[in-house]
Amino acid sequence: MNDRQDDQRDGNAAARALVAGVCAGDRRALARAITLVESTRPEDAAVAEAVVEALLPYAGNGLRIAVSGAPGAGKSIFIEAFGLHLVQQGHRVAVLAIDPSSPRSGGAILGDKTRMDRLARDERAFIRPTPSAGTLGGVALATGEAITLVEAAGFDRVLVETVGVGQSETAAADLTDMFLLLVAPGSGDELQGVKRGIVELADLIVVTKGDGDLKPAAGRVAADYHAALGLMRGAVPGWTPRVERCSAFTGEGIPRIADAIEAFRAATAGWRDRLRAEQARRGLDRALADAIDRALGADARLAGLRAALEAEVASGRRGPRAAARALVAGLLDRDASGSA
Ligand SMILES: Nc1nc2c(ncn2[C@@H]2O[C@H](COP(=O)(O)OP(=O)(O)O)[C@@H](O)[C@H]2O)c(=O)[nH]1
Ligand SMILES: [Mg+2]
Repeated sequence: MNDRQDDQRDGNAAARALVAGVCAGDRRALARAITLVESTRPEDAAVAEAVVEALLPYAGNGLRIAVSGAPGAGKSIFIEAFGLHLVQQGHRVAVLAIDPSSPRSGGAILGDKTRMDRLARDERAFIRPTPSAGTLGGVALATGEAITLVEAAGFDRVLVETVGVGQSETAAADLTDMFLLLVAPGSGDELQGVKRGIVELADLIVVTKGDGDLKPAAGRVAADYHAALGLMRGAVPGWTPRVERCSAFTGEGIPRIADAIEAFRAATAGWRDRLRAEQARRGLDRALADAIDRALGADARLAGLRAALEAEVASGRRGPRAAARALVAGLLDRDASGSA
């Protein structure tokens, strides 16, 4: 056997062990599998792909919920309180994050771990706070694969925390069945502070921090959003977006939010498969762009050609369409000459 066949055999064995571990609900295998799909190292790609392909048939049974909102809106603390409520109801809860801006720093992980301390220690929950930094497309792909992995491991409620700014919201919406927008009273994220585009994505608006001194302000914010929702059409057939209030500190309102989510799940059951089919098609587009990026990056000559073409496009000497065609021609040429 040559080295390449040896590598392949080791890779197959590694993939089989991970697949068995994830299916058995082994948390360490699950964590390792997620690390693999997040990896940008070319040598991890084959095993990551084999693991995802093998687990795909076991995924799909979860309800996928995006939890978005401006920084400080109370997302992490809400997820802790809400996640604990869900596990008490008999669910198994996975928490993922989508944040292309944040490097995998100890600080970020520590911050979220302390905020979700009790949930993190619960057997019935699995928390993966901060994915590695990367392009939005790459991070979205990895988070989509992480959803497959946690569902295959038996987690039936998947919460995806976003950063509340920019395009990560759209990416999260494209990976989930339901979109929660969290807004806090009296902290500058009242109606005018939240981008209308994000409000339009929301299936459920959760006004947080409805306790103590903030309670009256929470009521006003809820009324404002209620009025604003009346002017918008919901994005989902069979579901009218609504506003709920809660306090993660006192637990007030948390059961109503769980009820609202179950109502959404029941009302949209027939539509969910179609939604996911659409999302999967868009996922293919993302994966295609990512695969082309990787293939170009893995070949020194093509990487050089890309850099040269980028400079030509930037300076207006060549159009993007012609440059892209030249790169694809370079890739096809490489594969045809067997140098892959
Ligand atoms: N009074 C009150 N404060 C809250 C509540 N939830 C969160 N907070 C406060 O909001 C801050 C930010 O919460 P966090 O969950 O980290 O926000 P994130 O950035 O959206 O994840 C926390 O440090 C708390 O002080 C709540 O239910 N009641
Ligand atoms: Mg947070």
